[in-house]
Amino acid sequence: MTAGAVQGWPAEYVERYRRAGYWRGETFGRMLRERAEDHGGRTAVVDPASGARWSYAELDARADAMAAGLSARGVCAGDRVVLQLPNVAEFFEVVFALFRLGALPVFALPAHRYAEIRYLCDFTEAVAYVVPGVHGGFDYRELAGRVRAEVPTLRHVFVADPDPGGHEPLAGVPAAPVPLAEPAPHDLAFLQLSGGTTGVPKLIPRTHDDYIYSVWGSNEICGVDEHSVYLCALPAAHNFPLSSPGTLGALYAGGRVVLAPQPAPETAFPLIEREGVTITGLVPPLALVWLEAAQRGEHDLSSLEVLLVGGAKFSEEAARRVRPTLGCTLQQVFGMAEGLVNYTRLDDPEETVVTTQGRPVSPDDEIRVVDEDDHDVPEGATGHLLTRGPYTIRGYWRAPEHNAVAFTEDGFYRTGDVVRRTPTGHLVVEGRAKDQINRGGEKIAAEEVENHLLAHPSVHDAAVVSMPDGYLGERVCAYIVLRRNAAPVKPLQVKKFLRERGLAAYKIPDRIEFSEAFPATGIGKVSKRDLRAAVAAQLQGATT
Ligand code: AMP
Ligand code: DBH
Repeated sequence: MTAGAVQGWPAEYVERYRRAGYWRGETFGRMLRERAEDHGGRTAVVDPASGARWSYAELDARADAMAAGLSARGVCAGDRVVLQLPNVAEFFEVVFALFRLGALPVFALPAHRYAEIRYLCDFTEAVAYVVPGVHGGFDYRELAGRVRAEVPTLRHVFVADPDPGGHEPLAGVPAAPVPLAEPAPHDLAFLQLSGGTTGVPKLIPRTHDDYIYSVWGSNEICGVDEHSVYLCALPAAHNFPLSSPGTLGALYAGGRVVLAPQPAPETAFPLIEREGVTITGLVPPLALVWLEAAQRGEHDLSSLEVLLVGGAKFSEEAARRVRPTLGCTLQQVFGMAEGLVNYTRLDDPEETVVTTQGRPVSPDDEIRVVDEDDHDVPEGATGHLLTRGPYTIRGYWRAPEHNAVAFTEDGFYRTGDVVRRTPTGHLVVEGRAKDQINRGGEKIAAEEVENHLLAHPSVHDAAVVSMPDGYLGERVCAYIVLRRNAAPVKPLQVKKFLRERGLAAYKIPDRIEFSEAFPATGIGKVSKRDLRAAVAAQLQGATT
């Protein structure tokens, strides 16, 4: 095939990535078919909550049947489907059905609420929305009813529960398989969510070719093969447990996926023991909880070979405790749904594993560390991380204005991360330049929360910043200037207001401070640096 431009990659790069063998010309739908043909009897997905243990043949057949049923309901190639399922086997049934149809899953997180879901359905002009019934004490059927009434494109709501609450049960969708036109390897496979820095989340368009590369490239680095058992402890839709190497890595390798309904040790440890889990991924706060719990020695965790920790910076002190406490190899992973993923290698010296966030998957991941003017800093100095490569997007979905600032003219993604590079090419994350809070791996765009705060009738101005936290790394602090003559409001009322607007719980500020005015920078912008320092000093004062 002659190379044309693909999803923003200029033709010369398409050519290069294909020639180098990174883009293999596979699709996820075909990949599953091949695994089912090669070893259909092996277990693909284990869902302890429902007791489901699906073989590759069963997952393959279910994906076909689900694709046929969705197709009969008018879901077509290119259509967007907002998927908000927790860690249940149906997640994979629906995802692979959509992959086969060429329809695009939009990966919402279970924590998302009305504000996020309404936006996602609206912006992507979704034709369908897939939800659990009641999960974690929240009734998704009600949310779906409200969103469906407001978003005209949304023709279907499918509920993965015997009581669909007036919607269609997901279990009723599957139909006798029909021939379907297959998507091409360079077609979009799905839209992933960015933690973002802007008022609304940005969507990340990933193709089969590029994502499959990030998956098999990760498998090679993390030693994932057909004997691997991957425990999905984080929300399945998140990019880290999905692809680094994640559930899709395990399925690509012909291994097994075990879905943990909860990431807490009480749930995860018995699963590790029972299923012989070999590899899993955690965000730093969870890794701390696991380290604590493992010391009690109540479960046999000896099958665990690799623990991946990423999503936020893992402290060196905690990293040093992984091997002695859990008896497995730590791999730090510094990744992003936009693409670039870095891992410490299995054979890296322990010092490198505990003090760096790894190096890129691909020899063709281009890394630049630059100053404020986009000039390369001297080797080893700290600067802004820019990247370009065979699985890093060249632009967000339908966001030309934002793309003009989030990417350089020659296609490098401005990660917003501040890093330094060691002589071995490993990256150390030193900080962040983007206006985002990283709450234990959950990313929160300050502007998004500020916009919701500004909708409160008593709020004149709002600035959202991070505050240090021993457990989560960072928490969210909102500074508020009230309108003159506004009735007094209490922090709790502000939080209630945000909850009622349907903002996901993890974005609701942990602390709210009222202020007469905001400190300004030299050019008159709100100085978030001063606000961060102020709240940090206050917290310090409170503990001494
Ligand atoms: P997103 O773009 O929403 O997928 O979030 C990716 C961002 O998470 C990165 O750009 C980093 O800011 C942060 N991140 C991910 N892994 C790590 C890590 N191991 N250490 C520090 N920050 C991380
Ligand atoms: O934080 C992330 O988004 C992330 C972390 C580790 C990620 O997307 C990944 C690995 O692939």
